[in-house]
Amino acid sequence: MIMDPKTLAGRFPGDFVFGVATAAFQIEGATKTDGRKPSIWDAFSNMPGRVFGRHNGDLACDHYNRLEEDLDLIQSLGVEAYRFSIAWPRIIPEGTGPVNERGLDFYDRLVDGLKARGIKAFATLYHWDLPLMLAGDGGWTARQTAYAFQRYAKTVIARLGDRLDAVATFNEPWCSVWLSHLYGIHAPGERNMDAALHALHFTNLAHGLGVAAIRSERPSLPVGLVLNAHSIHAGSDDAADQAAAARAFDFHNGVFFGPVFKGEYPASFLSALGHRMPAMEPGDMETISQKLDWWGLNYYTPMRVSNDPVEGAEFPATVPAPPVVDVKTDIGWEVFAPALGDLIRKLNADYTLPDCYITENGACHNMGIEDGVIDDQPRLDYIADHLGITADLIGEGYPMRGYFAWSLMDNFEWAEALAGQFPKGNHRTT
Ligand code: IFM
Repeated sequence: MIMDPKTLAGRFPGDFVFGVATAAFQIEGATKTDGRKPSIWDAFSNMPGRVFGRHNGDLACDHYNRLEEDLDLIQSLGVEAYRFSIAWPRIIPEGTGPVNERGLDFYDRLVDGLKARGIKAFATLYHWDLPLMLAGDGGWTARQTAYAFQRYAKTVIARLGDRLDAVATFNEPWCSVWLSHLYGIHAPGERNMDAALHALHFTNLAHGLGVAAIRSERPSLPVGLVLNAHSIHAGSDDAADQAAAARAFDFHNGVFFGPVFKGEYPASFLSALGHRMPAMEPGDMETISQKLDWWGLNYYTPMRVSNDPVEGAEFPATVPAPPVVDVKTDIGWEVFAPALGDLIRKLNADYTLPDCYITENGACHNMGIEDGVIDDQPRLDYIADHLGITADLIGEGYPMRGYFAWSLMDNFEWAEALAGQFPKGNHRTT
């Protein structure tokens, strides 16, 4: 479908923010420069069998060394905002202990460079690069890591908070919890429900402690959380599949949205797995559920599930159901824009949510350069379709405030390796 860009643009209010997004480990490179120490992703990607082609983040897009030209690139796109993440292992390289001024200096230059170009700065504090030293004490499965994050958050905001336009505590805790500790696809590569349940609660706690730390330094800075909420669809109308979809919603979305926006974990989840959660301390849920100024949705593809018929299957006891359309990106993700609308409507029905930014959306297509040009049409169609749905949501009264394209540049796509290198159809399992 070809959509006239002017007609599409006309569907957005003047103050709607258009931006592009990245994350530190995926673009910076310079992993040993200016006092940075390893993160769990350095260790993970340097182990054979973890990342396709054994790629790592040592060079990535060399953004650390090309900061000024990359900022010019952002400006040349005409976007109003840039969403980036700050690398904890540059700021407090061992997770706890000394602060590394040279790490802070880099983000000072980044933020000043954005301001000089009139671009809004949306920072994320944690996009998966946990300082490796913290893994020695259990990483996210240890309560102590949440307090280390609180100190890191305070340190960053004390230095940069005066020039940020918005800050998010975490990017996609679903990935750093389930994908990393239960499904074993991301660092640290655990496949263990008990570890994952600990990581879940301590990540939620770290988010809450982070919110308090940010506000103690900079009360006026808009604080949010970025979630890759799943648009979950049952594989059929059968009651068993419908119930499976409800369980999946609680497991994939409810365990983050519930604590943060309602101060409680979902009942179905607690009755199935609550006895394996770490001990909660008085005040934890209050800390986690502090009111946020905004939230970010990273949306790419729907999740389709059916009931897992195996007796005693672990909660949420689902199996993947087939896609409803054949159109897929080169990472194997079904392209189905209406699921974005369904998701926003369902989440707003279930929770009281603040302003929403679509903090990531985009399509992975590996087409090369032919006769000096890249045929970007499938990507343009994808973005136009999802922007169209976003405009519909605005029309329905939902507080959609901005849209960030993922990504500013081809980058290190985690277990899938450097963009453009992975084979068609290779994709992470969820
Ligand atoms: O590259 C990732 C990003 O780090 C988090 N959201 C999804 C993107 C595409 O997989």
